[in-house]
Parts: sequence; structure tokens; C-alpha cells
Amino acid sequence: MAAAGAFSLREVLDAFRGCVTERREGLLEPCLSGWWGLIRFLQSLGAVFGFISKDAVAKVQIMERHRRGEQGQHYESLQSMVEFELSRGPAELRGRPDSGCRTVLRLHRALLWLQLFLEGLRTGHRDSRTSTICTDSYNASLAKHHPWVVRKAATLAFCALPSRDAFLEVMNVGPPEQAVDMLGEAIPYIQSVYGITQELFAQHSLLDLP
Ligand code: 1PZ
Repeated sequence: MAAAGAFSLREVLDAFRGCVTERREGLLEPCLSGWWGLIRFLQSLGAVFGFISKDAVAKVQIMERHRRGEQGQHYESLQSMVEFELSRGPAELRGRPDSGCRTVLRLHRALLWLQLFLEGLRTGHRDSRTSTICTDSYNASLAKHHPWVVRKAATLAFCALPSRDAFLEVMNVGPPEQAVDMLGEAIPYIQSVYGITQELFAQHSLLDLP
């Protein structure tokens, strides 16, 4: 549907390259622009993924409101955000459905899915089924945080994914071999964003924010 051909997944994954500074700080702005790109890509895959992109949009918008709000300076990095939101007290933070920490945690968990999924695509065989790669990645990551009905809907939507080669094609990076090379370059950047977030949230016991 729609925007296939309009942009390349390389640009999107490139955004994640700029998320981690030399001092291992996580910068919010480049992450959010990476997320917008992923959302646009997901939307180009068709309406069956609408309920997933809707939730992702809502979460990225919450983060943008924080970033552009009066306290925006505290939302430049993940580290400053955690420090700021924790300074009001952990109980207060746990009670807030729109906190930056809770919202980032949801996106962070989805990033693990993305990492596993892209790695599965990269190392898969020509005739591997994208839906199987996607389901396996989902079961190994996000699924444990989702209720049954969400798991069911997600797993159904995955059946609509095209074959591996067709999927590599819609990424718009060139022939499949080139797309595979690009994934090999890009995945470490996503791993690095995932890694620093995991470390930061574990340090502050934020990995189970309701
Ligand atoms: C290429 C195929 C795309 C598959 C995407 C795999 C992710 C499946 C996620 C299913 C999410 C279903 C909708 C709503 C879920 C929310 O309940 C949860 C928890 O949030 P809460 O309810 O606690 O506020 N939301 C999430 O787990 C965040 C999901 C973000 C998904 C982003 C997908 C990015 C896709 C990139 C495509 C290359």
C-alpha cells in the first residue's frame, strides 16, 4: 500500500546511529525520529498493522509532548529524564500513565523485538517465512508483556507479512543481498540503544513500571 518506494529503511535505521553519545548517553530526539521512520514503514505495509502503528504513534507523541513541554530540558537524554522523573519520588512515577519512563520502557521492549526480527531476516534463508521470523521474535520479547487478546491480534496480523525476499525488497535498499548487508551494519546501533536503556532502567529498578 501507499508509500512503498518513498523512502528507504536505511535512513530510518541510520537515525538510531545518532542516539548514543560517546559518553554512552541516550539522546531522545534522534530516537524519536528513528521511531517516526519505523512507524511510516509499518504504515506502508498495510492497514492490518494499523492497531500497532496507532499505539506506537501515541507513545512517540507522549515523548514529544514531554520534549516540547516546559520541562523539556530534562528530556534531552534518557539519563536526564530518569533523574528528573525519579526526583518526584518512585511512587509518583509509578502512578503516572504518561510518564516518560513508562512510555520509553514500552518502546524499549519493542526495540528488542525489532532487533531479533531484523537479525532473523538477515540470517534467514531465501525461502524463510517472514511471518515465522516475526512470530518467533515476538514470542521471545514483547509477547510476555502483552495480554492474550493483543498477542492474538498481533500474531494474526503477522500472517499478512510478505515473503522474506519481498520484505527485503520493500525496505528499498536495493537487491536482497544489499539489504542483508545494510542490516548487518544497522543492527549493532539498535543493540547499542537497547543496551544502554536496559542498563539504565535496571540500575534504577524501572524495568517493571506499570
Ligand atoms: C513488520 C511487522 C510489524 C510487527 C510489529 C511487532 C510488534 C507487535 C506489537 C503489538 C502491539 C499491539 C498494540 C498495543 C499494545 C500495547 O498494549 C502495548 C503496551 O502499552 P500499554 O498498553 O502498556 O500502554 N504497546 C507496546 O508494546 C508498544 C508496541 C510498539 C510497536 C512498535 C512496532 C514498530 C514496528 C516497526 C516495523 C519495522
